[in-house]
Amino acid sequence: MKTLISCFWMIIVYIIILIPSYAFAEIVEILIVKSSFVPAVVKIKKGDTVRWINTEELLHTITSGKAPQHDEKFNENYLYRKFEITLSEPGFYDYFCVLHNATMRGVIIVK
Ligand SMILES: [Cu+2]
Repeated sequence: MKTLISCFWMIIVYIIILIPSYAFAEIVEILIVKSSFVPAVVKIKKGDTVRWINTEELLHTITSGKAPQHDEKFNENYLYRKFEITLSEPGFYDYFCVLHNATMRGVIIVK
């Protein structure tokens, strides 16, 4: 019985520790409209998800790095409708569209 009670308390402690990190994670949406990222700059918390939604028929890419240099952190070739990533490391994440890199650029700031 004593072991059962300790197991119960251990589970409660795990739940208390784990819930805050997941319960408050958000999904932040970036729309692709008229071949632009809207908004082009987003600030998120670590653990949040960024979701790009392509609202047009043109294909685009979501490629990390400063255009035209891909830094290999993330990449989605030929985004047709939707792409998402979860970022858990604080920092600045530049990204761009390989096909329209002169104008399609954005930054995600993870706090
Ligand atoms: Cu594009």
